[in-house]
Amino acid sequence: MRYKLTDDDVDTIRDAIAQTEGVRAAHRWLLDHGHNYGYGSVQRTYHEVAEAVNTEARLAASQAEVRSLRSQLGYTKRQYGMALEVNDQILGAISALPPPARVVRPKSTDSQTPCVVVAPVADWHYAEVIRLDDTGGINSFNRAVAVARVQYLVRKFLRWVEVERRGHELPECHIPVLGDMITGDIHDELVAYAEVPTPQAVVEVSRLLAWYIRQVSTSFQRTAVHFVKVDNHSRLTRKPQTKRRGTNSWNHVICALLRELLRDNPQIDIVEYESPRAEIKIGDAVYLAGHGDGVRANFGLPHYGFTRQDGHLARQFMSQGKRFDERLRGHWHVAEAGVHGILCGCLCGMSEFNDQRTSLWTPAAQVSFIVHPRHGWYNFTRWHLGCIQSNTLTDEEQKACLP
Ligand SMILES: [Mn+2]
Repeated sequence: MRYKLTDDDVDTIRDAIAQTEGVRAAHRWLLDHGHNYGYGSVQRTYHEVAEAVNTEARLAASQAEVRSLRSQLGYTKRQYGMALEVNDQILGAISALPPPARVVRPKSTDSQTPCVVVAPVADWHYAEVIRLDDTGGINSFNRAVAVARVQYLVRKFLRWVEVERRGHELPECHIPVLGDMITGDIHDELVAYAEVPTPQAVVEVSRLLAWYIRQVSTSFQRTAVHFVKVDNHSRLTRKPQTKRRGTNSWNHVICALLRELLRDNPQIDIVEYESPRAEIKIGDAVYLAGHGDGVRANFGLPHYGFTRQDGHLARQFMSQGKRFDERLRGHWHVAEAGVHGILCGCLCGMSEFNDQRTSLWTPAAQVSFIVHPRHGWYNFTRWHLGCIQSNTLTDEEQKACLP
């Protein structure tokens, strides 16, 4: 029968364990000091002591881990709070534009057929810098010039609409947005000499475009924006791409910001296109609008290329029982209307590239025209914006204050 150890016995054995090393040494020490405990009793007590020490160590380690996790949780909570605050600040910073007061429209005195005004936006190349010195004093461009030219364009355009209203019913406006809104990061020289980094240019040009559309809409019952997102300067890849060009593009972001900025303006509809071409129904006609890049050119406008592209597209359309009546293109920076449709100009004006590489005469201009539902477009107007240069702006205008 096993001898039952009293508390005093256990204390004695523990003393022995504390003063020696190992079960054998403790047992020997106890025998030397006149205690006749069995080896098994010493061994059992030894293990109990070891386990207690082990448990204490594990407890201490767990407590330390809890403290560390608590501190990490506190840090994460602070970070999460900061992220929420930044989110709130960003969302708070997008103050949507309220709908503008409508301008009183004079009653038409002549034709009662409702016609459509078209005011395309093409090739703003916002944040590109062109210096007078580099273009032989012909043209300059920067953000301040861009803002001043857009403000001037809006002023002239709205007055023109009022004049045209003396003869026509003009309830509706279409705004095709044809791309190259920013200078972008597609060439080394554009990155190196851009006025601001591209994300900043994207935010600012979105605000400028929203302002333009909202101002134009003051004169109409309904305004339709057709945003063609496929272009060349907004792409995120250095080399031209053909897949996902609508979404892998800064235009996708500009269009999203535009929707936010104009969300309180029910008089404005925004349609966006993933395809390189938008089929815009104006009156009874279909205007096929696109940025216009991809047609090969060498020194000048590729008229044969335009014809071949339109022929190719006509076959494609016919195969689906569709048609188009007129073409709208940006990209070429030229403002003109002719047998190949309408080229919608550019805001930036002649650059070193146009001067030295394309030999295209591209003064800063945007265009507008009216479409009769049966007779097609008329009153094509080229808005010359080259009167505004970096050296014609006042000190106040030089600050590039967005409207
Ligand atoms: Mn362009």
